[in-house]
Amino acid sequence: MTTFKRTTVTAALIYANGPIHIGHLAGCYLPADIYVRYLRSIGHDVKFISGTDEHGVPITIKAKKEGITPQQVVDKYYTIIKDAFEEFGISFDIYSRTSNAIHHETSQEIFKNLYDKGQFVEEITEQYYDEKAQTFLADRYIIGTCPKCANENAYGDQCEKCGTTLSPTELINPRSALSGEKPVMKPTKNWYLPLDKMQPALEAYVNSHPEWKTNVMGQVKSWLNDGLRPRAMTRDLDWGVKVPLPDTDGKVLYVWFDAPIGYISMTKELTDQWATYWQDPETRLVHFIGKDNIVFHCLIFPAMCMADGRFILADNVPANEFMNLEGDKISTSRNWAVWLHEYLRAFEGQQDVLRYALAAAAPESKDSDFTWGDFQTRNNSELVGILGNFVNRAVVLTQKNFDAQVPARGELSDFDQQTLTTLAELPSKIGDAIAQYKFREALALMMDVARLGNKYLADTEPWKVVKTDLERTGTILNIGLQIAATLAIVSEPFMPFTAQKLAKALKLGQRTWAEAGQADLLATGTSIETPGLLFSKIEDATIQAQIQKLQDAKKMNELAGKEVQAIKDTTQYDDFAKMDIRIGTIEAAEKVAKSKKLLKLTVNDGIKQRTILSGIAEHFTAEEVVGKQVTFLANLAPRPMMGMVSEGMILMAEDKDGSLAFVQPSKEVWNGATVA
Ligand code: B3M
Ligand code: ZN
Repeated sequence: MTTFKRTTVTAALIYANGPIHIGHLAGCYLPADIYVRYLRSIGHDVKFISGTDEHGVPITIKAKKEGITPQQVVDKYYTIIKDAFEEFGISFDIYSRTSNAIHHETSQEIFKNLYDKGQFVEEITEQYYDEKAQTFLADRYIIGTCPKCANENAYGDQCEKCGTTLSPTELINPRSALSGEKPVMKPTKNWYLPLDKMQPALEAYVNSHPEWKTNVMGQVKSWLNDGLRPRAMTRDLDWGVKVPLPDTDGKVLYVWFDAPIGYISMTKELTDQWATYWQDPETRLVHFIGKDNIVFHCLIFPAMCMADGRFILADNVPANEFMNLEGDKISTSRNWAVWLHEYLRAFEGQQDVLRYALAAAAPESKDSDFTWGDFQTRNNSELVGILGNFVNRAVVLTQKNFDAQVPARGELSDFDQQTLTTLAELPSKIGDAIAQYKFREALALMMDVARLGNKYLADTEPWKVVKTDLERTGTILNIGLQIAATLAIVSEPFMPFTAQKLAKALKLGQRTWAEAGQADLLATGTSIETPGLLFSKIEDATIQAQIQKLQDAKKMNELAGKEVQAIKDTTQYDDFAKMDIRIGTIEAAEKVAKSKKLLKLTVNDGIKQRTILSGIAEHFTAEEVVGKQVTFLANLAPRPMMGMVSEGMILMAEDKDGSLAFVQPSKEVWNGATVA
């Protein structure tokens, strides 16, 4: 294996067209941050690069939806996204944007280099064109009937109803999303990267990395097995990086051409030494991404770099799968998500709890599920119950019995020795797991440090020993505090805010990973402080509120999809006049035994009391309907039901959400009043 002098870590350039949610954090940015923080802690030279992808059709679609310009869209979301990452401690060395001039120049320079080297194939193809809007139409801008499921609103690249991948020409009755007009076919010239010809070189590259994760390798191999096809690196669109060739008005670089170059241009923005981080073979390049970006980072961007000839190729692409939420796919449009900015409103100052819960459930090898119940357990049982409890005991007992100074360590028992040996071994185990992109395992090992401390105190019981043997108590607490000090170092990649509080309280200063596990991190006599409450219990009601919020979102979605019923066939006045509709008052009500739906109502109709069986028991209790004036159909033929006879029908209005409402007169009227 190559030993590298430095590492360039990139995290996907997310489209600046919406805020970010837990799925983004768990899938890409949190693992990248853990990795980078660890590398920094071992003193490795690392640059952590990311930013927003501000080009491509997703941006123009969002602009159209919000009725603002693409520039306004990216300006708005760049800030929102950048702030959210900052608040969660994602420690980029730079977080920039692909709309910057330096990025446009860099992308154009690379495109021009490929062009000059004859790496592109020029091709003229027929594409859909909107004559009214005078523009070629990106796949997403063509709408038509799906040939598979007849959905009339399928997109040119995909039918969202049946999930089929489509090309625009497959749509039946295509129309333009811009003007609604039928588009025409028009020839246009674009520049293609001949991935088919590059396949052998790409295969050799991929095969030289048998260590890549199986989920990544699986996708890459499947693309290679299908056979790569030439792919257009320019598009007929007016939002993006202009094609740096004459007579190319209305053409921009394909967003997947310019976006990964963003990693390079952002490094340029960061440092004059950028070339070392992109061109020196002793630099390791690692791309953190989600699974939907695998082919672009493992095949297309490497193909671009090979064709260019100046840049290193990724050493690893530790892509994650997707994280679901409460058993359902996270979805922006359905608002089925936990948004980072909203999390912070509900859990102020508790960024590390989310970082911990997400890292513990990260979709490392397959899709995973985030549940609020699991989040609560992780916090209450693990962070409060183990880590917080351990640190608190060690610190408080030292304050109480040793004037808040690290006590001296006397003679060691076998158990003390064993504990220190275990402690000494853990940091390198954690580090190895991180270096191999096994973040869940690393997190569990990190918690083993806290568990070790918790168990050590539970077994040695310093709170009892102190009554008889102060010197022994000092030894125990010294060891306890050394464990806490190691915890401050090894928890930093995962929970940087907590680690910092702990390090500050223990007066630990800046320590490296290599020092973690040592028995003398804290010198005898060091004055320590309380780190305050590191974690606090999360109550059921708080969790319930979050679950309720998701349920509300689900309901809103169902409602949004519901339409007012079409009007029934025309009827004649005579038919209507046959119906005797009246007002009466419910004087008694009871639930019908053995029926879920029926209430037996006794209605005063002004003449007598009549029995009406009404299917409203799932909406109203018997008590709450008594005394209400209601509208009922008085001359409906009596119907036998459940061994009784129903003499009429109560009229109810059904609301959008399926709930029922009584149809009542706007003022109280006499019983028997007719409705016409
Ligand atoms: N913008 C897709 C995404 O946001 C794309 C990633 C680019 S990484 C160079 O998932
Ligand atoms: Zn379909």
